[in-house]
Amino acid sequence: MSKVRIGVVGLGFFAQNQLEAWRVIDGVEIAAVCDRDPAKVEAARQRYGVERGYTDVAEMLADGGIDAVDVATTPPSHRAIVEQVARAGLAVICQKPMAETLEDARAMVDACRRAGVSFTVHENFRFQRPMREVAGLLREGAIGEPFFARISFRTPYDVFANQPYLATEGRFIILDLGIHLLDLARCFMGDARDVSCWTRRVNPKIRGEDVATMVLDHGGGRTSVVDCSYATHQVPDPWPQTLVTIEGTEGTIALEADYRLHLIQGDRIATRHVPPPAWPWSKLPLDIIQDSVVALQRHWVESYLARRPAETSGEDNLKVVELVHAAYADAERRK
Ligand code: NAD
Ligand code: 89Y
Repeated sequence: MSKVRIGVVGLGFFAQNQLEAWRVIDGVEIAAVCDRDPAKVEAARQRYGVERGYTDVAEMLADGGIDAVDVATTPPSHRAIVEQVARAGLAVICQKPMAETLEDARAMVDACRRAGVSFTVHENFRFQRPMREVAGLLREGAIGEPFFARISFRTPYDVFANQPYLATEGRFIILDLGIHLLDLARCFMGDARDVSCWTRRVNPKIRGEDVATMVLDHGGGRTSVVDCSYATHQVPDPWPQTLVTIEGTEGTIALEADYRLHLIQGDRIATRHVPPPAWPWSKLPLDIIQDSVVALQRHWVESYLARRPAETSGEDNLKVVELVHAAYADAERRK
């Protein structure tokens, strides 16, 4: 069977993980790379052995020979590129956040639906190995009926060193990071129907909020607390680990630092170590995220070949984008 031919657009900081991942996944090939910066195009062509390089998405699409486009640019460009790819009739994967506004996100989902192309959001946190383990325990009914969850990501890490654009955006932590945690809350507890939110900025050098606390109502008496901070003094720094507690009628699941996963039932506690597998390009401590990229992209290939929507389809992810904006609206109202 011929390989699925991928065109990767946006060859910056995070795309390197996506490119590395495509290389180890069976049944796919990187057919072309594109970035508006010609130096990045040349570097990616050399590093990943890709023949075709472009500085313009339209030219890459016009030349054909691609089945799907993986969009790893920063958010302001997502809508235009996704719509261009949809018009070309190709499948599209787009990095989170799908868009900065709800209007853009809805338009993107709509454009792909009307064009009849598959649209997936690169929402990878739910593909982290420990998160798959937690979801598996919930599916097996290990803790009965879950009624409370806490999803927490708190760190002093200088995220702006690799991603300087995050310091200049009016909205930061919920749109960039909280979006992953809100998706995890949905994944574990079901869709949310309401969100309350409190935000603040601690770091005076950035424009947006770097601390957020959200409380979600998942219906049926299920609630979750989703909290994140890039302003927390903490030693050792757990970055980029997400910590999870889920309480159910028959037990508690607790994912602690260093991938210690506890299952507590009555007075018994069973602990497993669930670190991510290492890849040749893994760089501690980012290995947890790097492996989730491989897992998401593998899942995408399986879904694409089976002609079914991926778990993180545009339609599914729209619910997360809605939650993000509902959270900002609630935080604004409180101010
Ligand atoms: P970056 O600035 O390092 O890279 C973006 C690249 O896109 C740049 O090289 C830029 O030249 C290129 N670009 C921008 N607009 C373009 C256009 N119209 N056509 C062609 N190229 C264009 O950014 P980054 O930190 O790599 O972030 C990229 C995306 O990845 C963001 O959406 C970010 O939120 C996401 N991200 C996801 C994770 C994750 O775990 N899922 C982690 C980090 C970043
Ligand atoms: O951009 C963010 C993401 O998606 O995961 C972590 C991150 O790199 C910084 O918050």
